[in-house]
Amino acid sequence: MNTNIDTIAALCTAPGKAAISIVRVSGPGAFDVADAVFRGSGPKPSERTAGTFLHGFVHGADTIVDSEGQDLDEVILLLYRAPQSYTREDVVELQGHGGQAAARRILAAVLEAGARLAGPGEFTRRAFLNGRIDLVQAEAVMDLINAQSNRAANCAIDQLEGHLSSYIGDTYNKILSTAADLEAVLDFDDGELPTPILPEIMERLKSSMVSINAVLKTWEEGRLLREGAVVVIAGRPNVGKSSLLNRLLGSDRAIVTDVPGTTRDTVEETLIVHGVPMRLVDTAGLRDTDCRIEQEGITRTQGMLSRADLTLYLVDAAMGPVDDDIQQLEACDNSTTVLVANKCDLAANLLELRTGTWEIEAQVSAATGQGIERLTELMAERLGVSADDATGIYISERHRMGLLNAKKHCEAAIEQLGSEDEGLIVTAATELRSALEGLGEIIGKRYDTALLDRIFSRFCIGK
Ligand SMILES: Nc1nc2c(ncn2[C@@H]2O[C@H](COP(=O)(O)OP(=O)(O)OP(=O)(O)O)[C@@H](O)[C@H]2O)c(=O)[nH]1
Ligand SMILES: [Mg+2]
Repeated sequence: MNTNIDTIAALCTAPGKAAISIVRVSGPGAFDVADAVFRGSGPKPSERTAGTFLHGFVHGADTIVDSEGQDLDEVILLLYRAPQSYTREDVVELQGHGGQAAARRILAAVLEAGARLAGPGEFTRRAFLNGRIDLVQAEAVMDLINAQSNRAANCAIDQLEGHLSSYIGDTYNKILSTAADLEAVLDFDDGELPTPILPEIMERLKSSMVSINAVLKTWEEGRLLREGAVVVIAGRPNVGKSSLLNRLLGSDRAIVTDVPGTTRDTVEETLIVHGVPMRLVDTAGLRDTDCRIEQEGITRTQGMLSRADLTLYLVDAAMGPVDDDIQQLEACDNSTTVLVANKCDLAANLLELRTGTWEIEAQVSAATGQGIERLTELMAERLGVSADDATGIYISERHRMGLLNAKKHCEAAIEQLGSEDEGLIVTAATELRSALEGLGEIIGKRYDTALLDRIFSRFCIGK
């Protein structure tokens, strides 16, 4: 452990009215800070054993303006001794009463006693630097805090428990031993190459590529689980976009009238489907208009359409797509657009319409709820979302970049080994070392301050 570090502190609970708030202190001076601010019966905190919790009061140091050593809050103090703590350092947690003032006063007293205010994610960063968790597990902490659904939380726990880390670690070790064997081949003189070993090395590399490709496939769904999907409801005025939003949400979120052009600004709300937060966006109806307010609304619709993971393009079931719809659809990406016919309760016959490449994929009635369940399933299907209870490994964008890097270098190594040019064995070995760097960066075998800053800046203060 690096002993040349300071003692940090932060409020770990959300500020505001609550039953309790927790100020956490971590570092070599944590117990000195506790001794300075805590008043209770019996020996001082620093003289207690780990795992003790003490009842007492936090008082301000005499130097704190206005406090003059007075009691600031009644607290429970928890003691953890290195390495048995979240950060693997000495840690003290002060549980006081919730609320803005009480928590702020405890934190002020702790800082006055010598601790420094922690930066975002600094406790978790220390847990990583002190070897308690790897980078992938550190990221899982934030995934868990950000999880919006049971399924996302389960996946984060899986990652925190090390499932993704072991997968990447195993692949790393496989390539490492292959690289070592390849480097051993280099010790042979030219013309004395034990050729049978090269095909075996190739096979092992191909098997590593299978592992890399398999986990790469989880990225898209992982992104949706973590960040959610933007699902835009678009179409001409009055086709029932706002009614569909309300029906999907099961609440009267957007204004519905029979006046075309009712919705001007975009209206957004989240619906969780199979654990994926879908940001449903109701938009202003698309048409030519002289009204400046409506024009601005339509500009916003176009903006949302360009950011959509999925577009539900609505048409009136009695009419099907009219020329204006076809024109709008021309600009849409077929793979991310679902053509939906609404108001099918009014249409005499269900549509069997195909317009060029466009086919009506869902027939619904926002008024009666007909077809809504099927539409929700279709949305999940088109976004590539699997069933509700599917958990396991789902990589993030950062993991994907490392894996793609490793994949590129493994592919190059396989190609070079396949060329049967002995001179290329050296280059192939170098490629494998680069592949290892890509994988090593994911779990944090290799890191620099910039990488850690990038990862932990997304954390909240106190975590
Ligand atoms: N019968 C029937 N009426 C519907 C259905 N969906 C919407 N409507 C009616 O159609 C009218 C327009 O509905 P909206 O949801 O406001 O339509 P919109 O597409 O949001 O319209 P703009 O905001 O103007 O673009 C309202 O009178 C709704 O009650 C449906 O499935 N069946
Ligand atoms: Mg509307």
